[in-house]
Amino acid sequence: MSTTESETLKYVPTTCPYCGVGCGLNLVVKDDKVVGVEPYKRTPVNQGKLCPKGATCWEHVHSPDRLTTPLIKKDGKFVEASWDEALDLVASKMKETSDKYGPHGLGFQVSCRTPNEECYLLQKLARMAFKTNNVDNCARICHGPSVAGLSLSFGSGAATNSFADLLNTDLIFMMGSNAVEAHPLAARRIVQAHQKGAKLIVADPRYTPTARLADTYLRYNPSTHIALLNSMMYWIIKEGKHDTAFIEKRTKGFEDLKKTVENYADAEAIHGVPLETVKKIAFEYADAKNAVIIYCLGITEQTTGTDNVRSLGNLAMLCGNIGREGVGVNPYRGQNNVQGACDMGAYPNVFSGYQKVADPAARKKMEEAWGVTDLPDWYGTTLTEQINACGDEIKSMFIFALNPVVTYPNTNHVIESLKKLDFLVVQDIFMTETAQYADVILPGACFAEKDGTFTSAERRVNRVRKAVPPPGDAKADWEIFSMLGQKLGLKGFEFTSAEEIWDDMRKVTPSMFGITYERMEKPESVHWPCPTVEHPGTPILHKERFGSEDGLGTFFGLEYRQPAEVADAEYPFTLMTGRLIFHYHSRSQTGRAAVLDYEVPEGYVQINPEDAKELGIANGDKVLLKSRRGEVESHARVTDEIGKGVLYMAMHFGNASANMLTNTALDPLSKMPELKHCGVSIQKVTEAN
Ligand SMILES: Nc1nc2c(c(=O)[nH]1)N[C@H]1C(S)=C(S)[C@@H](COP(=O)(O)OP(=O)(O)OC[C@H]3O[C@@H](n4cnc5c(=O)[nH]c(N)nc54)[C@H](O)[C@@H]3O)O[C@H]1N2
Ligand SMILES: Nc1nc2c(c(=O)[nH]1)N[C@H]1C(S)=C(S)[C@@H](COP(=O)(O)OP(=O)(O)OC[C@H]3O[C@@H](n4cnc5c(=O)[nH]c(N)nc54)[C@H](O)[C@@H]3O)O[C@H]1N2
Ligand code: SF4
Ligand SMILES: [Mo]
Repeated sequence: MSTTESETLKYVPTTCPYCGVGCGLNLVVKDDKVVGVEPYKRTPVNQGKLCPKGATCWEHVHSPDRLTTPLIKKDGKFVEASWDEALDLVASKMKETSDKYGPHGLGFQVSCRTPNEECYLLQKLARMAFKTNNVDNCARICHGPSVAGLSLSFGSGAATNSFADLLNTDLIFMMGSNAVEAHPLAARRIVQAHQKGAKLIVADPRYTPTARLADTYLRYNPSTHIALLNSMMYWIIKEGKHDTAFIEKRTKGFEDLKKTVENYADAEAIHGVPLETVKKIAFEYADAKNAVIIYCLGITEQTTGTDNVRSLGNLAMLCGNIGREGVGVNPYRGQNNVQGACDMGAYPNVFSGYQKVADPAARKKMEEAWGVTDLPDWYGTTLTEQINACGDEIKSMFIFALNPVVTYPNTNHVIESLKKLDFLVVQDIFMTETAQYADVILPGACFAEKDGTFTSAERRVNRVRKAVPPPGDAKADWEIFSMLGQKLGLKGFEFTSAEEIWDDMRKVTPSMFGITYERMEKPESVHWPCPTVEHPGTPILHKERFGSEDGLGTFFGLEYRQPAEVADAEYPFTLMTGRLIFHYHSRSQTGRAAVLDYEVPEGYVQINPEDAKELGIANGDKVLLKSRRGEVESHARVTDEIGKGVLYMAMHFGNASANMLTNTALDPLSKMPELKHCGVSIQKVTEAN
């Protein structure tokens, strides 16, 4: 690079827009265009390293496909509109719904991809303007069971320890997490801990790239976590390896657990793991001085998701592995801001900082701060239930930066549901599979074009900084909400910066109060809870007491239950779904990064060699998969990474989508759909060419 060229370059430190690790990076800017990404070495999170998605996260920013102007559907076609026209229509249609059907007639679906300030503002708008708690975010189909389960067990629904704290552990037990592909820069810490001598156990029905790192890899039958964990706990208690001092001092409910696990002394018939192996890993976990549990969607995306999470909570408390360095229970939260969207109150039963809408004092506080009366006290309809209620309870919907047609279970059902709405608004940066069904599309600015904050999986609040202007008439999502709020006549919605919105939130949120924009200038930023501006922040939770009212952790006796739909004669295979390192969800962004698209341009289905042989399927053959809900074509990848009777598809490919097949059955406690387990059939269509 010549000196003159380098002189015109600007480096803007910001946070990666993809996964919940929250890596810092520098956007390289020339003449108001992002031209590349350079490492941001000062942040302790990723120490200058990036995964393939982070390194290419700038490529979609200036894509010619970006939405640049509001669009209104007229006679089945989208036509360009001014902001006034589009927002007047949105305001009047939503008011019409609310006048006719009341607060239950509207549904707000909030993104986990967008900054805290924007999530906060949309839930505030919904609650202030329409007195509705029908506000939810896509944690519902991600780590909703973590929020529910860890709250029940520990009194707080967040990860207990930081990524770097893995370097203090002696043993890492991973279950249902493929961090090497899904959280690569957190996986780097796992590798570092392993190199320092920590033992690594990976339990997963699939031999994943993460499993390859393990000292012990444990294959269990899909969705049998509770049977396996109960067996482990039975043997720990039987051999007296549990931490009685911790149990007595800091927990309740132990007898309930002890009694329940007695039926699981040998549950190999359910989980498929030989008894000797169960004992070996149980004792390794119990004997380690400091052992940490890492889990992810293999645990949560099931109709038993909340119980699965609580079961891991049981195991950690049983061995006293909570509340200090090197231990804990850590859900690797998915999206860049899934922690934040929940923290900001884009949730049907809480305001920001998990202050309950049912609590009169919390409502009163918000009413005074926002200058309104009668904020709703009821539990709103969740994300997944809102889709099921389209046309019935829900008449109008606002979908903010989500792509449900690709990412929610049972695509045909999602499309049919959206079609039943009187009015649908979609706010995105691209024309997505979902936006096609909208009445109005509002063009947002992407992460590189606005200020704000993302809260990572370790509760670290990281700054997002504007590097370039948005394309055409597109606007920062917070500006759009601010304009819409004013159209709806809301007081105090004349925001002029993201920081103003953050401060508006901070004032009413004790756990965030101490985190100012000024403090977030430091590359390491701050972990919440942080109640005062002098408070250093809290990287490790539950040190002295749990977050519950009595300060105790709770054991639960949990029985194994089958998934809602299991393989049978008609649909003899179990379909598991998940991720690939090169793509992110519905690929609206990663599909527009040349190298990522080059690496994996289309989806495939993994099948075990014995099953493939029986069905006459060879590597690369085109295959047809069917479930009770739909069918989809893909290509076979024959591999013994997957067990007999099980198939695996990535969720990323809208044109061959795993969610054509998946089941909408819900976990009763968290309303998580069973995205990771359903019955399917597979047959060959044509041979590979
Ligand atoms: N590259 C990439 N990274 C991402 C994302 C992305 O789209 N792409 N998304 C982000 C988000 S939002 C999230 S939530 C995280 C998710 O991160 P992960 O949960 O780690 O990723 P998944 O691949 O969905 O699921 C992990 C593994 O669960 C296993 N599994 C374990 N037990 C079971 C079981 O009983 N049944 C089934 N069916 N599977 C089981 C599967 O083998 C699968 O490999 O990743 C984040 N990071
Ligand atoms: N079968 C199956 N299904 C799954 C999963 C699975 O494992 N298996 N995982 C589930 C999980 S964990 C998750 S988190 C969900 C993810 O589901 P989604 O959140 O629906 O997936 P994304 O593709 O990330 O959609 C985000 C949308 O926001 C847009 N966007 C990005 N940034 C901005 C912005 O700044 N402003 C605006 N206005 N728009 C923006 C993108 O273009 C994209 O269309 O999928 C779930 N679905
Ligand atoms: S690990 Fe996650 S946050 Fe870090 S660069 Fe990759 S996608 Fe971005
Ligand atoms: Mo997620």
